[in-house]
Amino acid sequence: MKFPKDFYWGAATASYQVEGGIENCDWAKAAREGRVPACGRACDHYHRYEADFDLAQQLGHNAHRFSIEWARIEPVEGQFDTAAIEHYRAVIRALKERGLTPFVTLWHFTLPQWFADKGGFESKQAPELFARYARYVVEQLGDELAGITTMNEPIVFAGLGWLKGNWPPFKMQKLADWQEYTNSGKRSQSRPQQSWWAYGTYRRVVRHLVMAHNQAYDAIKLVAPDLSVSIVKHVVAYDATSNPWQRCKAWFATNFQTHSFMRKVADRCDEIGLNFYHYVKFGDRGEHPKSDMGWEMIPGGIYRALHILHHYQKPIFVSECGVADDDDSHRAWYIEEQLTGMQQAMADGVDVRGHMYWSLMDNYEWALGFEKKFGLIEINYDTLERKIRPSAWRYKELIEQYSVADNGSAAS
Ligand code: IFM
Repeated sequence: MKFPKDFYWGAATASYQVEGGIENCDWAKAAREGRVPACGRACDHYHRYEADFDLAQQLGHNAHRFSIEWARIEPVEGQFDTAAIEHYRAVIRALKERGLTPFVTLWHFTLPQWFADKGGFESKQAPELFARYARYVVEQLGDELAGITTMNEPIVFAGLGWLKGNWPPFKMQKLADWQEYTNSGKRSQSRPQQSWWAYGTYRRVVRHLVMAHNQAYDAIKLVAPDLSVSIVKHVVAYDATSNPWQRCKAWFATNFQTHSFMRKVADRCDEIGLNFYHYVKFGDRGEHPKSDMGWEMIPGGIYRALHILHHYQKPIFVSECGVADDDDSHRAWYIEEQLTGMQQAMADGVDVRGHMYWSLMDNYEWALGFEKKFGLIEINYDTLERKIRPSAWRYKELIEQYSVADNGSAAS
């Protein structure tokens, strides 16, 4: 089975993870305080984007997902930096010149420091401030785009920041932090939060994220009614054996992590982006190979994730799907399996429009630093030399094999 003629093929990145030189955001502050690894110049993609897009073009891509750094656009509350806008305009044009359709995300985890200082998404003002930023970017760049994504993986952001507590703002402190606090005679750092209190705050953050997306959608539509607006949702594909108790667990987990959020924003999504990394089958004791992240790589899992989002009856694009694989021994088969899973979902009627592998290049994997290698392109962080991995060529072959030529016949 071929994919549709106008199918989007490409890879994804995010500003903080690849650009380098972003110092006025919450992650950079956390790095200065020694709480997460430093990001520094990352891949220096901020200066090398043209050469990087040359590689993407060489690899047969016709689309590319990236994010705009809010802290660059609005470095001070209410003051917008036109030079930063011009930078991203140049990025968008560089993509188009190479035949790559830009998929732009307005916010991918990092917060401008002024916004974090106000409480970030805990603050009541957050939705309004986010919508103002979204509107400004669309006023400036909307003409260059056919679509825009408001936010990336809101539940991951809230969960790791407020439930697990290992991402800024590090709420829901671990037991070890309580011990350290108590052992230091209650003098070291600040008092860790009580868990029940942190859970309440988590719920408030999630509520504000819902409102932020919805208000941003309305603000964008006021200035660009035809622009397609999406949200990118990370979906853990929960499944179960036929055992009723296991099925009940899968239903509950899917509701908690996906539907409870999606049903509040779906009316204001023209499309939905799927980030897929995890398939969990309750009751199944099978062993599966693991990626360098320790995540199981299970063929066909994306099929279930696509069906979960199909519930909302919107076009879906796979905005991320990838594997940390330092020696490149799994990436090619993993990509191939994802494409098969997508084809099966499409045969069932799921409207899938594109596939963006995560990631175009190795990059800063948040609290894990630069150690995990997700890239189709390997980065030497000492020299910043780029090297295309063999799996990237295999992805190119698959794109050719699955594409339909302009005249409607098979391209290969
Ligand atoms: O690196 C992240 C990305 O920022 C969001 N989605 C998951 C990726 C791999 O963990």
